[in-house]
Amino acid sequence: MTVYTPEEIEYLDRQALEALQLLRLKRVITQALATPFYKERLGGVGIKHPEDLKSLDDLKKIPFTTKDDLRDTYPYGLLAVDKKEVVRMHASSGTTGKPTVIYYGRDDLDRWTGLTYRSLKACGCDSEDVFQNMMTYGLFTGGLGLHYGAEELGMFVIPSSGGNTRRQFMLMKDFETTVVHATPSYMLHLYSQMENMGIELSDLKLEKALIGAEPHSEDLRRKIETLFGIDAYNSYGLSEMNGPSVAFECVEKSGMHLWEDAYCIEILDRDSMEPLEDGEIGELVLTNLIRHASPILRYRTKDLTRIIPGSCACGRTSRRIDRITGRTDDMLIINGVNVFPSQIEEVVMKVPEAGNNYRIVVRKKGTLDVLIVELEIGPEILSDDTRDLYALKGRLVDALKASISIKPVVELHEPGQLPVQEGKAIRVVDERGNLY
Ligand code: DLL
Repeated sequence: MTVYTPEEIEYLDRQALEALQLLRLKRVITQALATPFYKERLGGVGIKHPEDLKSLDDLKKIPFTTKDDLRDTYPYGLLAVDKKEVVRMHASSGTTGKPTVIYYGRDDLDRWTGLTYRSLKACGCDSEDVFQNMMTYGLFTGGLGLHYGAEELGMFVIPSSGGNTRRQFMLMKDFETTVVHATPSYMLHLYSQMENMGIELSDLKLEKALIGAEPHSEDLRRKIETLFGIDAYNSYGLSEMNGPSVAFECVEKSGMHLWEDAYCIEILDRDSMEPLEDGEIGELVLTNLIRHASPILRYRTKDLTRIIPGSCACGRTSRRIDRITGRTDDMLIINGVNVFPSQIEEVVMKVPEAGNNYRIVVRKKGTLDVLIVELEIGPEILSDDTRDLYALKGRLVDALKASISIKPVVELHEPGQLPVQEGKAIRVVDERGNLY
């Protein structure tokens, strides 16, 4: 078996890359077969042993895995190793109730660190850089994900986590931060607060921003670059596939290299789920080739993108995906946090005072997103003491915050005040525009 250095792996020719993919896929199939869920699924298509997979093409026989599968097997149904081998978990929102959980063994984390190290290097970071990681540390993969790759690269890491803009500026100024990692919306928020907080661009030594976790357009990237006078690089990932560093832009900024030694890419027609040609936009389906504690095969990301035809001027051979142009489901990303309308509905429906109609509105307030939950309430409570209304609002805000991790604005309305559609109810009004 050939062992490649991390540098060699980025420049493998197609044949060597595919041979490596097949080898890694078989290893992951071994892990998958250790879970009752995949044992049944794979058995159903005649895969009872990793050697039943003769070529990469056989991957197409395997049924897709969805977020619902992860939710239905919560908490341990997809764990393929003994619990004592797990060293960390991360989680992201499920469509309702329970989150989807991913487990990592020691080696899984090392392999993921290899990808984040490589991504940081590809966009020109090195050990001279001071890296302020403004993504939230916690169950979300954004914070801890890039952290270890940055340390591996020898960067001076400031794990500042999300929020607290005044402190972010203080750290940036005092420690001469050169690279930040943040959502694009937080970058705009930072800029909007500079004057207010007495910070001038010349106080900062910023050179790069690594932006991701939420959709943004090329125009928005340019805006961030122009406002701060820096380079901004797009970074794509999802917790089911480890987190950040599934795909990352290199210094060429011409699409994101999807690290193919670690992930098998398929771009499928969103209706027929048949494979599309390079250049055509469809749903991205990914198979993780490097995680053994939580194997996930043919995961439907619901993200729409295309493979950029041709090769990159940087010489790396992993194919590139274009920025995400939309999703095939209704998941909202609000200041980088994933929210499903069904999670909100679940909370609202549990409130006995709720009337028949509700709406979810997302709009910009300054540079950040705000989530507004508008709810009609029964006539009884309206005629009661206004203190009851305040209490109800407070209860709703708390229950929603507990479920979706962000604090919404709750607006209560009299019955019949919210618009009613003749056909299918329009529950979600996203007024942000120009996201993609
Ligand atoms: O957002 C992981 C991440 C952290 C990526 C930090 C980049 C930087 P999840 O919370 O599981 O994981 O959300 C994954 O976010 O399916 C996309 O819909 C969206 N998303 C992530 N990166 C981008 C991006 C992290 N660069 C979901 N452009 C994905 C557009 C993105 N959408």
